[in-house]
Formats: sequence, structure tokens, C-alpha cells
Amino acid sequence: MLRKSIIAAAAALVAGGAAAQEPVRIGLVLPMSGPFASTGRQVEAAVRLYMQENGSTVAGRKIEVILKDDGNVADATRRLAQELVVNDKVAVLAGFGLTPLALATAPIATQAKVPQIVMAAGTSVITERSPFIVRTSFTLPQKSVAMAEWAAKNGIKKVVTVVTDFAPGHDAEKWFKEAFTKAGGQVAAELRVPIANPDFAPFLQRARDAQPDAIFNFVPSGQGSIFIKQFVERGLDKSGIRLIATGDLTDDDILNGYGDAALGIVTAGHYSAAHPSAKNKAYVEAFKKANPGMRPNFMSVGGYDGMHLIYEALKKTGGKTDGQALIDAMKGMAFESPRGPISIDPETRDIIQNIYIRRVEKQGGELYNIEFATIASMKDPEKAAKK
Ligand code: VNL
Repeated sequence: MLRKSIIAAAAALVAGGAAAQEPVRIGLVLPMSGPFASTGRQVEAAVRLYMQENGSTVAGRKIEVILKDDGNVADATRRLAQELVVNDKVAVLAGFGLTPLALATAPIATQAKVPQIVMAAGTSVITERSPFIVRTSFTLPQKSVAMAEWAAKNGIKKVVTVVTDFAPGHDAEKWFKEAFTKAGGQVAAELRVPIANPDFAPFLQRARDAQPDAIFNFVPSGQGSIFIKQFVERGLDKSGIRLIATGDLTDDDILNGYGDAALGIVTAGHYSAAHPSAKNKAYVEAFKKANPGMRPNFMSVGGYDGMHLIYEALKKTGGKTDGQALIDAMKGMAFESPRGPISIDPETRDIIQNIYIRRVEKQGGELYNIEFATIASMKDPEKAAKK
């Protein structure tokens, strides 16, 4: 403690007095390369947009973002997070495109007492792995339970689940089944597809053979194109079997490339580029302007809202970067996101948000997820069940 304050005092002297404070550094660790680079690009673009709109000074402190590419390798995420804490003295760690990357970093957040803002990953358990984790993305149980309850109420009785075989897929499979069977439905088969270079064709064939009313799908952001391509190649779009999914399938970043085969897919998701609010219209317009050729997707809002959370927490602490003080400031925070109203559950540090039921429709020549029903202020069902 004493040594720390001597070093701080010396640093202030060198910098020319108390007024010249060090910037508040945010270490942003994302998959900017590799198969999930689209998630990294979306989150980074939204973080930059937030700063462009809100300035880079908060509570008198300059904000500096240090971006690192982990290439979707968990060991790299952990090493980069460690270096950001030790060498760059970051006040906050943020990003985390996939669950294994977020989990690998949790022990560092705990040890260093540095807030870890999970902006993209969605397995329920993540927030339980460190008291310094706060999530601004979503949980798969939120979307899967919402989809199951809608399906059961809308004439779907028998379903085959087809999910990607890693933690968020397991959450989606488990919580879809839990809610669907509770509502009287039947899950005839649960199929898991490898995450690396996925070939959905054999799984789609097995799903078809079971003659369900619908297939329920989860794929991670970016893998929807190949799923849809193989769904159509197998003739499943003309089979009478309906396609329902978490919103990850109809990712706004790539949805337009699916073609008319995507029309009518029903999904449960927390964000649509077509969400009808003034806040979202402004967001989509500014995002597109700053990133020509891109449309913001559900990953982007996790980055945008994560920055808002950090800015507001710093305002509350008067610019102090003590990790526990920042976490305490974030607990219970509520604000309007481009996705709609959100808040941070003060007990679990997880996100509470609306989940929307949407249908893919064409508007102005483009494919969009058009919201037609809302499950308001949904907590993570897995944590709710543990209580
Ligand atoms: C995860 C969940 C990743 C949902 C995703 O895309 C996604 C995760 C990269 O928790 O790893 O759409």
C-alpha cells in the first residue's frame, strides 16, 4: 500500500502535478481474427461508436481503450488479460467474444480485483465465476426459454433440437427442453454439432427423420449462413418442418445474405436492427455511417452498453477506479439500450432485459427480424431456478 502510494506520488510528480492524472485504461480483449472475428468487429465498432458519441473524458479522466486480439484461443485471452492488468494497469477488462474466453479470464479478474465486463458471451454460469464479472450481453437460457414458451403456445408439439456442441449450446438445449416439456411439448431428439468447421447435413437428416413439427436451433454468431445453406440444400425449407431458433441464427450482420429461404423463421432474441425505438434508429444509422457495409447485430449492443456502464460507473465513483467501487456502482444500474430497457441485477451482476419473439420479414428490400411479442424484463432463468 505504502509502496503503491509512493510510486503514485512519484508518477504524479513526473507528470507535472496532481492535475495530470493517468488515463483510465480499458483492456478490450476480442476475437478479431479466426472464425468468430465478426463478433470482435461488431463489439469493437460499437465501443468506438460509443466513445465517438460520448467523448473520451469521464469525471475528469481520459479514457483509453487498448484492443487485443485473442484469435478465439482461451490461453491467449488469459495471457493478454494478465498483461493488460500487470503491464498496462488497466482499470477494467472488457470484451470476451465466447464463453471459454470469458471463463479463462475470470480468475484474473478475481485476483486483480479488476471488473470484467462480458460484452458478448452467453453461457449462464459465467457471472458466477468471479464477483468482478458483470454481463451486458445475454444468456442462452433467456432466449431458449422464451422460444420454448412461444412454441408450445403456437401449435408446435414435437421438436428436435440442433445446437452447437459447447457450453452455450448446452444451455440452449437444456433450457429449451425444460420449458418446452413443462408446457406440454415433446423433445424427440437432442442433436449436437461440432463447433469447428460444422457440417449440419447429417444432423438435419436425422432431425427430419424424427418428423417433428419444428427444429429448434442454436449456432454461435457467424455460423448461421452455413446452417441455412444446408437446411435449404436438404429441402427442409419445403418439408413443412418449421424452423425456430435463438436470435443467434438470424444475426443481423449476415441475415441479408440468407435469401428468401430465411423468410418466416421465428426466433427469440434481445436485439434486432429493426427494433422500433428512436434510440435504436439513431444507433443503427450512426453505426452504419461509421462502419460502411456493416449492420449492427446483437453482439454490438453488448459493447455499446458495456461502455455506457463503465462511463456511468466512473461518474458515480468520481473517476476513482477501485474495482470493488466500480462493481458496486454497476449493480442495479438501469438505462435504455438500443435493444430496449436493460438493467444489471444487483444480486447476480447479470443482465435483465426484454426478450423479443421475431419473424424474418423483408422491409425495404432487406431481411430483418421483426419483433411481434415481448417477454419483459427477463432475468436469467438458470439463476432464478437456483434460488
Ligand atoms: C456464445 C454465445 C458465442 C452465443 C456466440 O457467438 C453466440 C458464447 C460467437 O457464449 O460463446 O452467438
